[in-house]
Parts: sequence; C-alpha cells; structure tokens
Amino acid sequence: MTGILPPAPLAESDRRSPATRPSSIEPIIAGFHPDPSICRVGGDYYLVNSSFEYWPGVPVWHSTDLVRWEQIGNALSVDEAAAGTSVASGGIYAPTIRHHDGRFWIITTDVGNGGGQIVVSAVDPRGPWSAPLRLEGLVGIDPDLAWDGDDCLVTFCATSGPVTGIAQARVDLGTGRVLETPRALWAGAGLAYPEAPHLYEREGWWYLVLAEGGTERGHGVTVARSASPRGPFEGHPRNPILSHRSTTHPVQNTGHADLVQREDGEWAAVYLGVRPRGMTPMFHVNGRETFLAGVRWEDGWPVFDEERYDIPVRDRSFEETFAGALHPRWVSPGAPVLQQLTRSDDGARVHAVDGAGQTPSAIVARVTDHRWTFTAEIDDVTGTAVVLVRLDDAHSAEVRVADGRASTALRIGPIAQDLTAPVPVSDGPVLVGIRSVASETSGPDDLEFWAESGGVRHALGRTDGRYLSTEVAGGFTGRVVGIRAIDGSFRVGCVTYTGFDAHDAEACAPR
Ligand code: 6LW
Repeated sequence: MTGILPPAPLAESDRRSPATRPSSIEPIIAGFHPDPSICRVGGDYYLVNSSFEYWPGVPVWHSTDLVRWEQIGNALSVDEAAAGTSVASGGIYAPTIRHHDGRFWIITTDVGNGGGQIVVSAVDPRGPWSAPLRLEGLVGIDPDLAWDGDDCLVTFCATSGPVTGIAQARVDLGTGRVLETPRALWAGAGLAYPEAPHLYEREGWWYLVLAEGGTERGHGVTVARSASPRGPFEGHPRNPILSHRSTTHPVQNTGHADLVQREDGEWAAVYLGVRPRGMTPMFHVNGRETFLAGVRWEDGWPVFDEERYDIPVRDRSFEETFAGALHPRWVSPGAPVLQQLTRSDDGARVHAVDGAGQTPSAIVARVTDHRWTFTAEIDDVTGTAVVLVRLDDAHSAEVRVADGRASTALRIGPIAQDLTAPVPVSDGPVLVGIRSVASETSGPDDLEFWAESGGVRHALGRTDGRYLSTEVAGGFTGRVVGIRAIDGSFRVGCVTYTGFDAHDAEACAPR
C-alpha cells in the first residue's frame, strides 16, 4: 500500500517508561509552534503560538495537566486582505495570551502591516474571537499584556519610535488608544537581542522575563525584578536562567519563555526549542517547538527545572477526508483554505485560486515528527495536482500529477529541478506519498517521493532533507505537508500523516 515504515521497537536505553519522555527532550507541542504563551483559568490552561504567513493565525491549545495539549482553534480568523500577502516568516509574530475581567486577551504583531500590534479577545477561547483592534503607535514585536489595577500595560520590544528595546506603554484596550509615550524598561542582561518580554506579579515583586541571545543557538531566558511593573528593574545576578548555548543537549535554541502559576501554587514555564540533527552545523526541519519546564523560586528568583515533567509520548498521526468540520491544523500560506476547497456528496475538491498574493496557496499542516509519511489520494485531475512538503515558498518539494504523468519538482532557493523524468500514471485514483527516512549523507533526514496507480508504485526520487531545513532556508517556520492545485482542480480522497517518533526511539535521537 503506502510503503510506510514499520514501527521500530523502543530502545532499551529509553530512560523512563516508554509511555513518557522527560520534559527537557520531548516537546509538549511538536512541529513549528514557537513563541509559546500560556495562561490558566481554574484548572484549564490555554496556550498560543506564532503563525507567520499561515492563515488562520495563532493556534490556540487547551490542557488540564500541562503535559497533554489539544488544539481548540486559531485566534485570528482568515483575514481575506492579509492572507497570502505575507512573505516567508512575515505575518503574525509572538502572541501573548492572558485572562482578565472574564475575557481572554491575545496581543500579537502583524509585521506585514507596518509592525503594528493587534489585540483580539473572547469569552470562550474556542472562539469566536473579536475582530482585531489595532494599537496605534507601538512599533515593534513581542507585545505582552499585564494589568496593574485598572491600568493595562503593553510591554514590547520597540524597533522604532522614541525608544527602542524593551519598552512599555499604558493602553486602553476598549479603544486601542496608546495613553503614553513608550518608556524604556530594561536593557536586558547584556546578551544580543533582548526581546519577548513577559511581566508577572508575585509576592510583592514584578518579574520581567526576556529572551536574549537571538533565537538561534545562543538563545536564552533572562529575568529582572522591580517593586513596580514600571521599573526600575534589576537583573538577576546569575542570568541567563535558561540556555542550552554551548552544550550538546539534544534540544537547542531554548528561550522565549512564559511562566504560569498552577492551581496548587507551583509554577511552570513553556519555552521554545529545536531538535537539530545531522552533521555540523546540524539541521532542524520542524521549526521551533514548545517545551515545558517546572519553575521553583530561590531567594525570590525563578529557577528552571527542565526535567520536572514526564511528557506522554503521543502518536501524532492523523487521517483527513475533508468531509466534516475542518480541523484547525489546516492552514494556508496563500488564499484561505476554504477558498481552495469545495465539499459535496461526491467528496472534496481542491481548486487553484487566482490572485492569492505573493505566496502559492496550499492546504497544509505542520510536520510534527522526525520520521513521518504523508500520503494523499488524488483523482479526476483537470489541471495540475500537487502533494507537497515545504519549509517556505522557496524551499519545497512537490509531487505533481498532470496529463496522466507524475514527477517531483524540487526548489532550493533560486534553483528548481525535477528529481526524475515524468512517469505515466494510469487513469483513476493516484496515491501520492512523501516520507522522511534516515539520512544517507549526514543530513537531518532524506525525503522520498512516489506515486502509486493501478497497483504499480513509481519511485519519484529522493533528496537530502537539509535543503528543507531552517539552517539552509533561514526564517522562523518549519516544515509543513499538504496539497494544492497549480491549475484546474482535483478530487482529494483520504489524506494521511503517519508520525513514527512515538514508536521509534531512533527517530528522536539527536544525531
Ligand atoms: C519572535 C522573537 C523570537 O518575535 O523569534 O525566539 C521571533 N524569539 O521573540 C519570531 O518568532
């Protein structure tokens, strides 16, 4: 059938029961889900991530135990004007989620529209979320929301204006008015790029947590405290309080943390990290993922306890026929998903959409495993049907089916190449597959492509996975897999994503 890899037995060396892995190495939200922000209401936790050029934006997650998470929606519904207009790694950056006065509030940056901050709110985090309210005059990234009595403070990383760096201003969330000129807050601990501020009040202190060092291997978390949320802040004498820089830890680039107090009074943090593989400089392909740590307090300062939690090892496989309600995992870098998809009793059809802006439209989901297989049944192709894996619009591999032939087109920056000569496929359904397999060249993995029709399986080439990695492509996102029509339309049957990391200890090994 699809030629999937058989699950390998778990290695003896797995440190804990095969059902869990330590929180320092197993993400709570795998795949490109960076810049996590978290809040708690009673026994429920909610978490959001950046979404960049993909719409709908800002995935929203729910958990009752911090270790098992389910995506319950996306906070930014498809903005017809913005969808498809963002360049790779443009769009929506680093949201913060907070609960205040009976509402959930999310503030985030729309870098595609002049770097403005936008706010949405909802009574129920499953939605509906309000239309975005733009805060005028706060140019920068990584906005945070905190309340000091009736005052709502936005703390952010100002990139232009009267001050740059970590800055703060009082705002009116009812009107979107910025009520004061942004003030500089803290210069950071001295590492590069102080950013990602979050403010918390605890036992008479206000804590300002930052990311510093840049989001690459030097990344870390620093902290300062003050008696007032407006400062002045004094840095922790032992900053950074979290960093894997200059270590061989299998999870690198750790930083951009947000803290939360549990119902029992303990504290925890979510942060981003990557799992690079292969030969130097090592390659990460699934973007920056969300990890969990415990936090304890010593002498009035937070201390990360990275091993505190056991994370259940989840099989993240899924199947989709596009028949029922659309799962929130499906997003598009171009025209909205529902503009590309029609559903009838006859099944789902994917259509090419004209005028979708700069980015090719596609219906895609994030890759969440190191080893995986993605397949799609396509039929009744009236133009060019595509099954794809992409890191961004300039780093992608597409199996194309058109005029009774199948081929694989690889794009690496300005270089485009067909991996094999086109092979004929018979009339009727074609099962197209892409899988990530062990690298033959010290890369992170290899990618293999095939098409199967009339009981015959045609190999459609193999490529080194490093060309679809962040170390090659740059940017802030990770791999996605999906389908699209370049022209015309096609019927899509069952789509499957099979992730093997839960079964295959090797798949998660750092090298
Ligand atoms: C985000 C910044 C960062 O705005 O990466 O890792 C940027 N930290 O805080 C994009 O995700």
